[in-house]
Amino acid sequence: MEDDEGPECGKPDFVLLDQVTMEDFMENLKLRFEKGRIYTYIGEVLVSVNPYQELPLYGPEAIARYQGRELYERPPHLYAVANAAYRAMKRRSRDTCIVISGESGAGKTEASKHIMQYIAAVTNPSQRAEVERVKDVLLKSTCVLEAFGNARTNRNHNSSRFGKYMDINFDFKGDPVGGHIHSYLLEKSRVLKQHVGERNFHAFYQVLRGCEDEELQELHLQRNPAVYNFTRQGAGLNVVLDIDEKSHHQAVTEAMRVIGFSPEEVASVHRILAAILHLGNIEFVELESNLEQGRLAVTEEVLVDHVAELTATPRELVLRCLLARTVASGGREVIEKGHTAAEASYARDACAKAVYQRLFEWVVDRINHVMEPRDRDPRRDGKDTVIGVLDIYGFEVFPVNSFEQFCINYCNEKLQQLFIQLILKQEQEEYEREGIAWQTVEYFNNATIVDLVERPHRGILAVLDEACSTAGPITDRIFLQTLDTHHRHHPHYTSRQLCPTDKTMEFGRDFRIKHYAGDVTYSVEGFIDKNRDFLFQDFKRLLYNSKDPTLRAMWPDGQQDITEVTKRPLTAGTLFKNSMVALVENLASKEPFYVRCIKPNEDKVAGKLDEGHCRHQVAYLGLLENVRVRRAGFASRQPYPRFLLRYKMTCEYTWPNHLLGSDKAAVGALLEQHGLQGDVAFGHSKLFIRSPRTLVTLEQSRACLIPIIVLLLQKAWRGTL
Ligand code: AD9
Ligand code: MG
Repeated sequence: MEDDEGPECGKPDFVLLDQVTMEDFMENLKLRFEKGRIYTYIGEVLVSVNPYQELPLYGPEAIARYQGRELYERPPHLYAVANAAYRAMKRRSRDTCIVISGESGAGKTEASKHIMQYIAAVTNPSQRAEVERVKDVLLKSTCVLEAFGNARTNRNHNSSRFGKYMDINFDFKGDPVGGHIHSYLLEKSRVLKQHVGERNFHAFYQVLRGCEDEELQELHLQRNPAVYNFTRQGAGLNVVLDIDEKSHHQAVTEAMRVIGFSPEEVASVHRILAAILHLGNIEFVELESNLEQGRLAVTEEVLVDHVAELTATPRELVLRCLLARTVASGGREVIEKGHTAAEASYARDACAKAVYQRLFEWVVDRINHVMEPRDRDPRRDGKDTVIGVLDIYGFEVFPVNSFEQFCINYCNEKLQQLFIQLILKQEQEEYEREGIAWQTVEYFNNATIVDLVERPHRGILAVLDEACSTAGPITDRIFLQTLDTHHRHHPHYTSRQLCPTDKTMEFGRDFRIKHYAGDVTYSVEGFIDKNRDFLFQDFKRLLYNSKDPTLRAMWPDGQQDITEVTKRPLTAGTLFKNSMVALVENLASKEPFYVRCIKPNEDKVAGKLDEGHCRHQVAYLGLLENVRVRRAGFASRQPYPRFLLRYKMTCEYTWPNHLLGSDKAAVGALLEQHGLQGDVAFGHSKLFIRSPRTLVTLEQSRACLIPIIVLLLQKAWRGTL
């Protein structure tokens, strides 16, 4: 990797573009991409394009190049951002965060891994054992979480199906001493159903293909994923794709061991996964002729045996939970009510999803437990400084969009709002700190869309909650009608009812939100059900009473008796909203660094940049706005010493060294010689440059001088031989 970039690589910062148009932006992005420069700045924001190939940009040598450097000293890179966040945290004891965004397959998770690797590489020079342990856990946790939370989708072979925010705690020496992971909205519907070409979570295939024969027998499993309802969809792909499954399985098992999962816990995890697979194969038949014994039966009783054995619960109780439910009928009276086949299938699916979700959450909790900071720094009253890394699902649009996409896109609206606010806030604070007059900048505010979703009483989530709490049958269609009534005049909401001529929406099924990133049509089918996220208390009790301590620990709420379960639990939508509000508050309290990832093409191929596709992402990520905001005030700002280092060769008063008393005075003299003093403002420690032209002029005179200087240096060098 070269330390510097010539003009043939395009502009390393979009702020340096002559004009901020989509054409200029795209031209620069493309030029850089073709030259293998996948990273470009917008000020301190890093734009990253997924190369879909291994580039020689990473590893210990590259890390050493960025370590301790300022952001602009080296070509744009993730390491530079990680380093900037780390230095801000260390120098100023500020909590910082790195927010990584972009659509599915844009490279967010890979970026977060590079950031973690950078942090792990530059910390703990004295090799303290406890810090090494924490670093190991931090690095290994990714592998485990990917096994349980990632899956092959049509967009990304290793798509994160959950949002992840990881805090890394640092002590006063700047070494990681702990961490905490927050996970958001696992896409648990994937446990039951996958689209053509997609798969279930990796963990299932890893167990099926990776476990030794003996263990597989104990789990009553067959190797072939096509045997199980939950893993046989996306047909035909499994055989081709599981070549690596065995080595992944070994890596995950090893990572779990390093993190501190006991062998018993790992065995329990395998049993739970196997139980879910068996559960998925259980089917029901209605026996009209056998009324006195209950009218429902399972088709393959042996599967019930397997589930009971693997979950360490009594067989007859498992069967009863599958075929009927207990309901409170006033006071402490309980009665048992038989399921219909449809109800039983629904309950089975709800159970499978819930067991997987609890398993995932337990894995996260378990990792958090071992990462809890042990030796708190007494100098900060027990408070460490923190770097947070957010790798959360990007904006999603599918042919049919459901509750999950609705939540994911709402999350992106929240983050986009935060992005705009923070970028502006940060600018304003910097001008104030440096004693520079601040100009107000107009910017698009997507608050109105966030409000459409989360507003109390009338917002989409509130209306949905109300529909869910309505006694008696309520349909998704009625929910849609209520939305239409409330939002018929909202500029970002529409539906077929409100816009009868728009045939791209289905009457009585679809509504559309005009998101900042584009229009998305949502089908309300299943919204109420997914929001209610209901699981019969019988299952919870069953699993709480398991003899397997690991499984039991996942079901503390199974302790309650049916007659005590009176309080309605919070809905999935409300829980998600609350977690988003908390996340945004948390991020807003930290000094943010942004990585905006772009997916170059839909085919996952190297070296191809599909302009239309990228243009759309540049537009919805608000990157042009970002450049404009950055330039509206001052296009660039640089500490005086750094400015001199780069441009001192262009002025006789500053080359090779100046005698002007202060760097600020030297910078003044340099700019005056170029006639550029009218375009800048002098802050306390930094120079603020208004127009990119000024930087371009300086860059050009520097570029002209470099060959001469190199020649002079070479001559001088030869002369000394
Ligand atoms: V999703 O929202 O979780 O579906 P991500 O996380 O944005 O998505 P991911 O990081 O998983 O995408 O990247 C997708 C694939 O692109 C990876 O599996 C790699 O094969 C490829 N990729 C991404 N970034 C790089 C990179 N810097 N170098 C090489 C990369 N390959
Ligand atoms: Mg990801």
